Amino acid sequence: ARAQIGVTGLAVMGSNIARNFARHGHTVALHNRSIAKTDALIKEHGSEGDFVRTETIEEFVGALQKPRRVLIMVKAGDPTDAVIEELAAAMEPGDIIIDGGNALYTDTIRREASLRERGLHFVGAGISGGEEGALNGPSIMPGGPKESYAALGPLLESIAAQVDGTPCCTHIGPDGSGHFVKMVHNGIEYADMQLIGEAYNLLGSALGYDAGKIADVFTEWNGGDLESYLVEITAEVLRQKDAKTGKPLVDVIVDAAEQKGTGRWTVKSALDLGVPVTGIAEAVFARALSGSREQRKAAVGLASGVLADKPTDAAQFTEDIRQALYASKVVAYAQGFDQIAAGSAEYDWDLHPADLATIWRGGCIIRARFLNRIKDAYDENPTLPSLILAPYFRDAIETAIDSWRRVVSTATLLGIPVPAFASSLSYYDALRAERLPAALTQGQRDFFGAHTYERVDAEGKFHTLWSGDRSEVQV
Ligand code: NBP
Repeated sequence: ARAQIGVTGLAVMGSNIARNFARHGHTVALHNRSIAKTDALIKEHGSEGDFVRTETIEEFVGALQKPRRVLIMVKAGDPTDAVIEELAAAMEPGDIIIDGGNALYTDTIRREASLRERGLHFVGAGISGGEEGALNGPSIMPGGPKESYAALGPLLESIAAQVDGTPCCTHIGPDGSGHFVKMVHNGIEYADMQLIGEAYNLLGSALGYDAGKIADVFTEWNGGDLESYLVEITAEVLRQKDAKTGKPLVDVIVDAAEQKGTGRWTVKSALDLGVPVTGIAEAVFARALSGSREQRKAAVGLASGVLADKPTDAAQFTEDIRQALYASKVVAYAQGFDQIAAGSAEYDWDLHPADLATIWRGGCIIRARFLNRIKDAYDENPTLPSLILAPYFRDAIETAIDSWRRVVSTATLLGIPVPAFASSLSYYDALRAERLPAALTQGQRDFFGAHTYERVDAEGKFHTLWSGDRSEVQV
């Protein structure tokens, strides 16, 4: 046996990761349910490194050095369970199975517990960066038993993206924590994309810019605080011309966004954890609304109300949008990190936000200059109550706040939807409010359900006898 790592599941992600391992000098055993994919990989890329071609699971497992390390890159869900079962039957105690697919973290918790009983190590590793990242350096979020990281970490770190000499891969925490963190990463990615979409829509609808001009704005923004992979590719997508019509490609793409589910998972988990991830939720709902094509068709032409004049100072309004985008993005990340803290507490994972900001600086879809600032903020204060309260972001929002309000109010007056900009601003205003209408909510709940309330001036729970003499009792 000579392979240091085995990869099973050789579709686009699996083959690119296998090539990435081989290019870094590791001998890689290859396996796929249908042999055609294994052969295609060896035929096209066999010269890139040392591959071991295998056909059966037994042959595959037999090709690996001990402790055996197998990375599964198959479709998430039932196929992953089927492959795990086959592998577990052929492997020995101490061997390591890594699931690099987009598994739901609760599935990872279940799988880890069941494999642990059989003496096997199970590592749920979130992998971000798409095809390109898989080949040239993804961001890797491995969760699972700490001891297995000793045998696995150096291998994974060698193929991960590197930023300032630091690999974008670190042990995240026990069982499902890696996939949980990857899920929230994807949720933040949804929010980021929605915010960029709203900025694009404002530049087009409020200022009348065409796709090419908007591309130039994003390119310029990418030279500053907003520098990120998503802003960079936004400019590229906007600049792309359609070969058939000569129009900007974006203008001939149907405006109905699809989703594979990780954003929805993030919001469902946030609901269970009681964390308000309004930016991510608005992004998931905005995609759903865009996809309600029949409803939208029927609603075109509905009253718009009195519309304001469009902004006259285009340069000022463009800067306002940039500031609003940045501030809303801070809110979306703050909410995502709140969810990570809540997950960490719920499952006893002891997650470190500064580590996550570090490994998201490269390789992954949300990689951005501003993650350095997030890392600094958590390095300085690991128990920061909210990212918004870190001095750097507090100042950034203070600088942006007037622009943010102008953008949300102008958009509202012009009838341009900005769900994520607006809800992020409302979240910020609610968070900083001294009093919230929740006091009335508590009064109503006590009225119809005797749910009790607390008082600002006394300890304990109280109830008003609403259907009696309306006196107050302590309960
Ligand atoms: P797919 O998600 O399209 O899965 C295709 C692979 O699964 C093929 O190798 C296929 O084998 C195998 N497979 C299936 Br389907 N059912 C199987 C079964 N019952 N037993 C054994 N193998 C089975 O591939 P992908 O797009 O490369 O993604 C791989 C994983 O990585 C997924 O979990 C995905 O969510 C995740 N991921 C993808 C991206 C991305 O950008 N695409 C990014 C990050 C993570 P076959 O060749 O025999 O049909």
